[in-house]
This record gives sequence, C-alpha cells and structure tokens, in this order.
Amino acid sequence: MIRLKSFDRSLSAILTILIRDLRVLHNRETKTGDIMAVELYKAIIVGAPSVGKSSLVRRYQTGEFREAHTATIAADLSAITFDFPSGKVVLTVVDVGGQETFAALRNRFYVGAHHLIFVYDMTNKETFKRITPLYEALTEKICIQGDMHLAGSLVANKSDLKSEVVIDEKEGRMLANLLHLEYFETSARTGDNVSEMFLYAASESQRLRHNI
Ligand SMILES: Nc1nc2c(ncn2[C@@H]2O[C@H](COP(=O)(O)OP(=O)(O)OP(=O)(O)O)[C@@H](O)[C@H]2O)c(=O)[nH]1
Ligand SMILES: [Mg+2]
Repeated sequence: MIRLKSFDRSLSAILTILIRDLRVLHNRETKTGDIMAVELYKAIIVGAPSVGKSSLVRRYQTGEFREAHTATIAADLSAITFDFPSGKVVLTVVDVGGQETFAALRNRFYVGAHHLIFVYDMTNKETFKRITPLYEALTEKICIQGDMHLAGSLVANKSDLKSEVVIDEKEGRMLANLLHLEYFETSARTGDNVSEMFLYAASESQRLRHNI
C-alpha cells in the first residue's frame, strides 16, 4: 500500500532543496564579475491519467519517448532552464500524477504556481471533459477571484494519432478561448510543438511578472 504522507513529505523536501539550489544560482557572479540574473517560475502540468504529461516533460528534457505507461506517483519535479536575452529563466515543472488516488495530495503542489498546463488526449473524449472541472478546482485552490484568469495553456496531446482524433482543433480552441488559455497541439511521440509549449510557459510567466 502506498503511504501518501511519506510521499508528500519527501516531495516537499525535494522541492525545498530544489528551491534552495536555485536561490544559490540566483544573482551568481559570472567570470567577468557581472551579476547573472536568474528568474524562477513554477509550472504545474495536470490532466487525466495517461494523457501524456510525463511523456511531454521527458520529450523536452531528454528527447526520448517511451511506449509504456508508468503512472506518476504523486508528482515528479524537474527544472528547465531558458537563456532569454534578459537573463536565465528556470521553470520548475511539477508533473502531477492523474490517478484519483493522489487527488487529496495534489492541492499542495498548486501553491505558488505561475503557469498551469492542462493536458488532454485528442483521441479520448473523457480526458477533454476533465479539463473544465480541473480548471474550476484549480481556480478555487489558487484563489483566483472575480474576473481574473489562471495563466496557462490547454494542450491537446497525441496529435500524431491523426486517424483516432475525436476532439478536433476547433473544439480545443473553443475551450481554450473560454478558459483564457493558450492552445497547443502536441505530440510527445514526434516532439511536435513540445518546446514551443514549455517556452510559452516560461516567457508568459516572465511577461506577467514584469507586466510587459
Ligand atoms: N501516440 C502517442 N502516445 C503518447 C503520447 N504521449 C504519451 N503517449 C503514451 O501515452 C501513455 C501515457 O503516457 P504518460 O506520459 O505516462 O501519461 P501521464 O499523463 O503522465 O499519466 P499519469 O502519470 O498516470 O497521470 C504512454 O503509453 C505513452 O507512450 C503521444 O504524443 N502520442
Ligand atoms: Mg505521469
């Protein structure tokens, strides 16, 4: 049996160490004595089980794709670094397991998020139906009120399975507009649009922080 509390504690510990290491990076001096500005942002990747959340992160980080599905237990953490003209941006990505077993645990991961990546599988209608309730639950947890919106993206994954698509681009874009999210069609298998999606998460987080 999985002991959720100990998972929760070890993830918090990992997150603390990651943030401490990133803070060390922050304002580090370069060899020429200049101050290197590093900005830190947190993105959360959520969606129903098996939509390809971990595969998208893996594709970006390693360029690999795995056919087998290994359910993410609680959540996985990774950090993606971008070299923007304004300096380094580090995006901490929290890949939240979609299994219902971890529902109670998920709320902890949402705190302090700058960008939310909602993923569904274009070949599975049920996963698309899960997006709106998930969005509403997150709006509540992140304490977004009134006419404010969550900053994020709606990701239609598995675009390589063209003949099996049941949610087309029009339907996806309609939901994205409704929820004020950027729309991406991705394939973790081919790598299509994966970099663009993570780049948007980092640049949009920076844009919102600096009100550019
Ligand atoms: N054809 C195709 N299969 C994909 C794609 N992305 C993921 N898969 C497959 O879908 C299955 C689930 O992928 P995961 O990345 O483990 O899904 P997940 O959303 O992280 O699942 P949980 O951790 O259980 O929430 C695996 O068998 C992957 O090989 C894709 O873009 N195209
Ligand atoms: Mg996963």
